[in-house]
Amino acid sequence: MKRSILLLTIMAGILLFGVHAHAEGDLTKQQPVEVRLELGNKQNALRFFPADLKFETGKLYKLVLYNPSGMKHYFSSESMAGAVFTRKVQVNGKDGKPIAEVKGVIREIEVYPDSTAEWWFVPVKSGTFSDLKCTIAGHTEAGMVGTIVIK
Ligand SMILES: [Cu+2]
Repeated sequence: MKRSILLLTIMAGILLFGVHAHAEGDLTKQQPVEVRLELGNKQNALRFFPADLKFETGKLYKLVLYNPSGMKHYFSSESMAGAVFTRKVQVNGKDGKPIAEVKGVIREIEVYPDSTAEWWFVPVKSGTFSDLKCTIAGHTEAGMVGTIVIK
């Protein structure tokens, strides 16, 4: 009787340890590092603020894309799309509460005036990617470009 209780305790311990170890191995379950980027500004400057972003592989990021301007803008980077694992893109309502989550491979996010979208991702590949741009006609040419560095 005592022996079977001991055996059960050991088995439960192995099971709990196994589950715990599994959770630690899931890189999308970390506390996210929040990074904020504004697409344009109230004066309608055709810029990203900031225009340079730095990330590290293996960390979960919550990239908050806010558009404070009076026009639509895109956050678009083909290279970044191929260098990160996307957990989700979360779209928030005006009250800040989430109204939609999108999952899958993301290459481009369009953010409407006075709106926010969050891109949750884990960088998996290092590199310097200089193809961040807003793809609306004329915006790239006007300087709405940026660089993403993943270390
Ligand atoms: Cu734009």
